Amino acid sequence: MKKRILLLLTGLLTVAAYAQDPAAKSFLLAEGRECRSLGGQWNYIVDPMDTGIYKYQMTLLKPSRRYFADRHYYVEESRQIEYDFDKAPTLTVPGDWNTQSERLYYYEGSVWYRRTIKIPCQAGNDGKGAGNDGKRWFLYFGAVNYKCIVGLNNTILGEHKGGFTPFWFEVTDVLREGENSLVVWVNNTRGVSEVPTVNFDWWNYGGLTRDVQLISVPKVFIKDYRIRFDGSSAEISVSLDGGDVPVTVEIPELKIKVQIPGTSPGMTGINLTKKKNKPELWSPSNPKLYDIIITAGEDRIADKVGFRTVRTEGEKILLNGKPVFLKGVALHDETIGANPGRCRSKEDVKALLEAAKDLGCNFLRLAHYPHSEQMVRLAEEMGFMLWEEIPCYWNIDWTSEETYANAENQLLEMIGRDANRSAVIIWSVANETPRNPERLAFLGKLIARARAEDPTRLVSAAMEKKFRDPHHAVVEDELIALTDLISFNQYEGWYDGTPADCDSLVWTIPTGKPVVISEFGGGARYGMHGDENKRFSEEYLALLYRKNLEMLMRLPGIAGLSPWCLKDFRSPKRPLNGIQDEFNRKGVIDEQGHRKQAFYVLKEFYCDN
Ligand code: GCB
Repeated sequence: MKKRILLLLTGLLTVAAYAQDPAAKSFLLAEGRECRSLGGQWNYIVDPMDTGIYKYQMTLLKPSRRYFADRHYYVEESRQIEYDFDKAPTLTVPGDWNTQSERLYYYEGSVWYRRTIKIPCQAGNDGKGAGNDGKRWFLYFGAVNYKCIVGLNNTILGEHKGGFTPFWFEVTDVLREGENSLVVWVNNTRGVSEVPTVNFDWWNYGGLTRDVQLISVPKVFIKDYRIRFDGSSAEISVSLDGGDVPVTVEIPELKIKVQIPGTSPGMTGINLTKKKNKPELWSPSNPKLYDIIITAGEDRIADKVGFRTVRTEGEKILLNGKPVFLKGVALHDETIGANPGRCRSKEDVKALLEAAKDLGCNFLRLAHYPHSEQMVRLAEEMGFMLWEEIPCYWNIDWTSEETYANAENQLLEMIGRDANRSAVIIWSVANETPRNPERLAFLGKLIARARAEDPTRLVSAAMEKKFRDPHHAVVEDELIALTDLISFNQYEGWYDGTPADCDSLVWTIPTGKPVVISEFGGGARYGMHGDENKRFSEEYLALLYRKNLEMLMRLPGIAGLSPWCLKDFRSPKRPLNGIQDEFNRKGVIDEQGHRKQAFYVLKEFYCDN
């Protein structure tokens, strides 16, 4: 039945953002422009049976009967209309629905969102399309979990799948002066062939989880730009949409002003070796960013960029040519607070980043899906190197072409959004996936795609170890031949053995590439005490951290760590009453920000190393 529903939904569509040719994907820049946030209160209707789309025998409703039509019973009382957004309750956008309404806490299914948009009348306009003002208009969604169909004034703009990356639709011909009705059908039902699949260890927050924006641009506009720095020069490419005009790129502080002839995508190289042009390099200790201004005809965008290089040499990771040890921590995109949910604001991500700063981190693993653009930008300003990943998590449907296309689309949307962020040093394609030929082919293809899209960063995946016997752990994975790092998760002292077993565990791991431990850790309830044998006591976790750190630092080629994890996070897989209460308790701080003893063990280690 699920398949049928999706098929029918697809039949509704006129434009499919998801179906864009990935090879041609360039990014619509939202940051750096004047955008109008459509955040705030949106009316919503919970629709577990998709009554807003289907008739009783599951045939499609005609357009005037679908909820996209945004009709009003309270205006047309003689009509058979059984919904009215004007009288429906509201949810805050951006935000997940689960933590805003008790009745939606466990909900997985469809929810309709509606808000109206007022476009002021322009003098001299005939009042039909907003596009008559000579501008082009776009609707930009930061992220919607998991899939959605977007309708404006009852015209279906398109659909999108994948809960953590941005997408957009041009609405120039649909948006009109005066009042507009924006209706979004959102569905967060898990599916075996989806990315992620049905089983994952975090909360399946649904909804318009990141901001929605209305962007207006001139007829010819700067759609995307990429800047790549190789240590002495930078290559800048600019893609225009709507025509070709000459482009100017300025980095005033470096006295750079160059022209790119009007062919899209246009490219230019700039030499940055002369004294007056030489940038201070971005690094965690000096996260220097420069203003960059790009002008093309009537369009202009302003952004900030850093200059740095990253590469590996044997078992070392080199940042700006010098070895760097990744003092990291992994984290979910979830707020610190009494009722945590998806981060909504700059303050939310700042609180997480400040906790990681206090811990002494220079590196973050943004697990297990792309976090918000706000998170990446603020992390860059604060001097964190980043690992970003897509949710090819555990066991997804490796043989499905559609699953692959979805994963690749999420990868390209992530890279498209963050390719200019100097903070990002690693793209990761997967987490703890089973070794088999189908998975190798799938991930091998994704890795190649990531490299083709962005040859300037490291590519990796969080792999696993296995035991030859209880005292001998081995890391063997065909994927290592394809990645830049040997990165794997291991839970000695929690899922395997006791913390004391770390002392004698023998490791066999490949050599020749930097080793990054992408996860280690265990659970503890903040404020729960006991001896070091008592699971979930703070003492147990503190010992586990001490023993693991000693063990891991003995590994040949060790170049970084991202323990699991910064903060306790909601997960329906963690039911132990009185201790877990539906939180994965492997944070070094709890959901309210209280620091466990393990926080201080890790902090001391990072301060000393
Ligand atoms: C893992 C997963 C992570 C889980 C963690 C755990 O290996 O990568 O998503 O939350 O273990 O707590 O079991």
